[in-house]
Amino acid sequence: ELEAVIFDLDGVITDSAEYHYLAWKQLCDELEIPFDRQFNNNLKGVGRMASLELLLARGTRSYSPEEKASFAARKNEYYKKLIARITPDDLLPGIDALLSALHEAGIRTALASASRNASAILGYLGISDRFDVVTDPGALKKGKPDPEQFFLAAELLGVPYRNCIGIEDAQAGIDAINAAGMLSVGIGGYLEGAALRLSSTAELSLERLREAFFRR
Ligand code: G16
Ligand code: MG
Repeated sequence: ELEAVIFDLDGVITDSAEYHYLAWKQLCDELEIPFDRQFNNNLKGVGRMASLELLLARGTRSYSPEEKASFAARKNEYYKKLIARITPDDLLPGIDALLSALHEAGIRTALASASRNASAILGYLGISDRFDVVTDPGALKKGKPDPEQFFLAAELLGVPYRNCIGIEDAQAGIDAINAAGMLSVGIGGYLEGAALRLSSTAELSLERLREAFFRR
């Protein structure tokens, strides 16, 4: 029986990737490291320090752990200023209706985002109270593609893994959902191993999720 749906944030609930791009761009300009929107796609679903490492590898010098920590903090300050512009209009299509349909059907909801800013973004979107559980990525030993965050979400919800669906836009996220023994739904692009692939969140509906869940 389908009992819970676990959502990724960036690329599923709202498109925060553009704000990550602008914040990293400002830092990279200051460090004279080349960076563009195309390379930004490689940072989708990748945690903050891992993203920084990918960017610094494109520069010419190496940095101490202290310098790296200060770069990550600087990027996050830029990012926090940018996300303050987010409003309920920035919810991706279909999400508001899906959250309502899940609530009416008594299906529980959780957020499994790699972002430490996820709670703030839910607040700006006006949907903080529509998730039963928001997992803290700071509490994890391993990020996606490890299933740890999806296990944690299901445990906090009190729902068996096999009764959960996970929705993700990044390959590492789909791999994490599959490794957790949950049904994976992939949004956009080609995502290997997704049980259900949709080109946009506008195609999400409770009916589609149920159909994919029972077909498994
Ligand atoms: C998001 C983004 C990533 C970002 C990560 C960490 O993941 O897709 O680009 O690096 O969170 O964000 P922060 O620096 O705010 O902690 P997700 O899991 O919501 O797709
Ligand atoms: Mg994502």
